[in-house]
Amino acid sequence: MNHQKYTTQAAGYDQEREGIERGKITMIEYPSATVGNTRKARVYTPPGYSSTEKYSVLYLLHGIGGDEDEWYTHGTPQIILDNLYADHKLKPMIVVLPNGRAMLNDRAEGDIFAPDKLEAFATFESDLLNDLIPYIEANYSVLTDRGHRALAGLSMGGGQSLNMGLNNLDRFAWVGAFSAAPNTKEPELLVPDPQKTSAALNVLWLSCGDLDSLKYVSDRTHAYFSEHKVPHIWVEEQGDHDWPVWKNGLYQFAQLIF
Ligand code: FER
Repeated sequence: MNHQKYTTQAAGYDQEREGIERGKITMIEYPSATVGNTRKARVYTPPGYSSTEKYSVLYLLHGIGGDEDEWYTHGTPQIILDNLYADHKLKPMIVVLPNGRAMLNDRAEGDIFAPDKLEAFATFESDLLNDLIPYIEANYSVLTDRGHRALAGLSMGGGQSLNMGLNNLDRFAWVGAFSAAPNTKEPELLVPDPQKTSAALNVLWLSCGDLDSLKYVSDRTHAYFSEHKVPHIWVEEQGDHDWPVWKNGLYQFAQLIF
């Protein structure tokens, strides 16, 4: 089903607004036993973040050409989220922007499609679950149950969100994929037990632009979810494999979670 309400944004949703409270984006470094080094991530804390309150956490993943700066540089999540907070449309959450290429040289340089680099996007499952999440939960004032943890991403990060979110239902109750890439597992592998997945997830979001050459990935996933009655939100929107679709994904998904 296509939902028109999920394809329109409030005017100026991604424009810096004067006179509102702002969150903060900082760079963190965390020890990764998975990779064997110290890795970078960005963390957005919302306006008024205070250790006397407990926050939910959204892990927001980048694409094949990106790193921990990609969302920040191109997607301006801090502006989108600050505006939503000013309009009282978000639950208290922090947003973590990791580097999803879990290898020693995790820069998006050289052949970004090289097999070892693609493999590193799969290795990230261990880094996320065993290294990054424990670091965030030890260093921020956050809720640590699955109901307060969400995973979403664009393209390769959308594939990761489906692969890792649906494979770890004990850890995530909210999963979103924007323009999921061909790293997305076949639907039968993503959801071997439709009843179990259906019961576990609060929101399962798929969106993609109608001009995106990778849309077959979302189409096949959506078709399987529909056939097997796995509740999900499917948003086919006007657009290509590009930022307007991904920013809308964040804007819409963030308002649905927690
Ligand atoms: C592919 C085409 C695109 C692929 C990945 C991508 C793993 C990723 C695109 C992106 O992250 O924007 O064949 O294979």
